[in-house]
Amino acid sequence: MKLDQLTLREIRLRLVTPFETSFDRTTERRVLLLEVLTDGVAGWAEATVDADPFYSYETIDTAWHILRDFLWPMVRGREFASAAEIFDALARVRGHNMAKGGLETAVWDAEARQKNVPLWRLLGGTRQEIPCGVSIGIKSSTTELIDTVGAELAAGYQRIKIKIKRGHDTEPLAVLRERFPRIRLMGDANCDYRPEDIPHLKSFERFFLMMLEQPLAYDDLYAHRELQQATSTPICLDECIHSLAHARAAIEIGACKIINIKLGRVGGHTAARRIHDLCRDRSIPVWCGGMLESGIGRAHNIAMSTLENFTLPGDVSASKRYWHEDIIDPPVEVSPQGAIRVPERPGSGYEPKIDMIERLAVRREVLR
Ligand code: OSB
Ligand code: MG
Repeated sequence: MKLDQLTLREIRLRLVTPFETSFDRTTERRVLLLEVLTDGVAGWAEATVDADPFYSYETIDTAWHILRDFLWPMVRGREFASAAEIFDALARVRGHNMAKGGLETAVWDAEARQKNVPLWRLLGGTRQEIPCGVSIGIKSSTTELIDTVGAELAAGYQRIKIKIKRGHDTEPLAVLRERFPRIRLMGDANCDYRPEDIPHLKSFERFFLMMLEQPLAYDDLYAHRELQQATSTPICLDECIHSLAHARAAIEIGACKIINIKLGRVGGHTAARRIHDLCRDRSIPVWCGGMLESGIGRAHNIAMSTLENFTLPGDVSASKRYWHEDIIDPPVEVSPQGAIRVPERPGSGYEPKIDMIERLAVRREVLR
């Protein structure tokens, strides 16, 4: 397949409910969409960047720059046997995985559409249904938190994750555990704690969390090892894992028992699959994380989640939890049992609503 053209577009989408973490509060997303043309067939993807460099150093503007000035020139006009070759072809650029992941996953969608097969089958997925959890932002009151959790459980979601931070942790966890004694519950701190907090984090054992996600610094595997050795709560890494090498180091030193895989953070489907395979071989379960994606990014998360070692419910949930109207057709829907039925349609299985995307576009650049 030959890579002929790349169109970058930025659209703005307002969240149905603002999302608050230990590091930010998001009400509107600036979404970076990629449309790649390969032998006349279009593939779509999203680079899962934020507007600010708070979750990762990448932003929508760095991704635009790196895609236009470095990544696209490395592949444009070139012939590839498969999208599986793209990630290694971009290796000269260090980091910038969200920019890389956007381009790489768009080419995967195009390849699946060219071959007229579902993307998840092309990736080697086996699950026809994927289990879903939800990620709930920090709420201003305990009542609001309990009501939100109650509504998500009633909708069928199989696992509840709440965002926590220093000074806002034991109370919400204790209240939820008391109100919902048997649910699968976890906390995500997005790096807010310090090594001195390890005894405090160990005290969460009384909440019987399914796991505690990324409590310590984004670049501190060793501190997570110290915590994991000290506590029986399984530690799950998110921000720390950017590559196969990081995943291997984390597993070898015992820094975690679970890994959250995000396509953007690791650089696309090929990198994600390598980490998935390593984790499977080392008996480390994985699940698919989320970045408040539009339907276009969400569709890729669904395809990835069909790989066999995605055994735990991920943060991939219904379109309507995020958007009044999603930019794909059909929107992502979750069954009353808390699962997404994987589509048998070609490519990602969800069609971009091009008219809506063009109408919402605030910036657009066609690269050849
Ligand atoms: O840490 O998993 C995270 C959203 C933005 C940035 C980081 C994270 C999240 C989420 C939301 O938890 C997951 C989602 O619902 O898309
Ligand atoms: Mg996280």
